[in-house]
Amino acid sequence: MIPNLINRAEPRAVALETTLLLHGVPRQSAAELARTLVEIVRKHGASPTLIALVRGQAIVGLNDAELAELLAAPDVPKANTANLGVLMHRSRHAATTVSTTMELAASAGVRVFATGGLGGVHRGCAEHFDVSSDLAALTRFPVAVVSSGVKSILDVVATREALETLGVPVVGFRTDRFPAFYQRESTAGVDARFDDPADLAGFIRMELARSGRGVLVVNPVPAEHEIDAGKWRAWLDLAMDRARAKGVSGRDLTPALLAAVHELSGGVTLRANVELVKSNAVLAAKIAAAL
Ligand code: PSU
Ligand code: MN
Repeated sequence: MIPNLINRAEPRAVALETTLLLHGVPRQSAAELARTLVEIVRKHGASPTLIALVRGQAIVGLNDAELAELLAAPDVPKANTANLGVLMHRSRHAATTVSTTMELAASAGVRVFATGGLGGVHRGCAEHFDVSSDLAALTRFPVAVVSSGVKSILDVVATREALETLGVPVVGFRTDRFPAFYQRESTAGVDARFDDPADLAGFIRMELARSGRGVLVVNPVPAEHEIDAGKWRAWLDLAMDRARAKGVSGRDLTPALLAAVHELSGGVTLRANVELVKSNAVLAAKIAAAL
């Protein structure tokens, strides 16, 4: 139960997260990306629902003024399920990650959520344990998360295995393979493939009600925006060296790596990131409209 939740969710709501906006893209791109996602969801017959904490207040369905306040604020913390409560208690702003967007969406009765990539098992996890709270959230909150797999800064195959261990259903939209964010495929597979959004919506309706847990829907990056694996590897290696040299860890690691690859690639990864999120918003809207 979320105290004093402001729930402005309408029928056919699609949840949208604010960590992607505030920590996943350069700040000057955030307002435009938010506007684009809102338009896409509306155009496909669903209701866009941005989620965040504004001065400690949990809001499902930010209005324009609230979004503008967050985008103008310096250093908005990133909230996962571990620090959400403290940020509420201290009346702080917070950007919600996949985990807390799911938590607030579920408490507002919103069943579909579009994002870019899920958090997961970080590379080098054997020496330095770092696993996103997004994975555990999928076992707790009945929300279908539409993503392009897990961010390729992570150990994609280990994350897929962790989802299996946690018993989270992973279904591919028009794919048999588990995507790797900037790449359409990894070596890992999915539990089932769906080709029709209405059929997928029917499964989600039943599965969320049956299990009370989440479903991960994976939708590969549009082919024309896929990034060559060799180039990607080179940018990522450099980004990881930078992060290591700066001693970045914990919650700061994902934003630092994303910012570094966006810079090293001259914006190629940023464009791909934006395009895959847009594609996920289209699919999420179709699912929400059919639920
Ligand atoms: N998808 C994107 N960009 C992002 C994220 C997802 O395209 O920045 C965010 C999500 O909010 C996700 C978070 O929950 O990254 C994962 O952070 P961490 O690895 O610290 O759990
Ligand atoms: Mn982490």
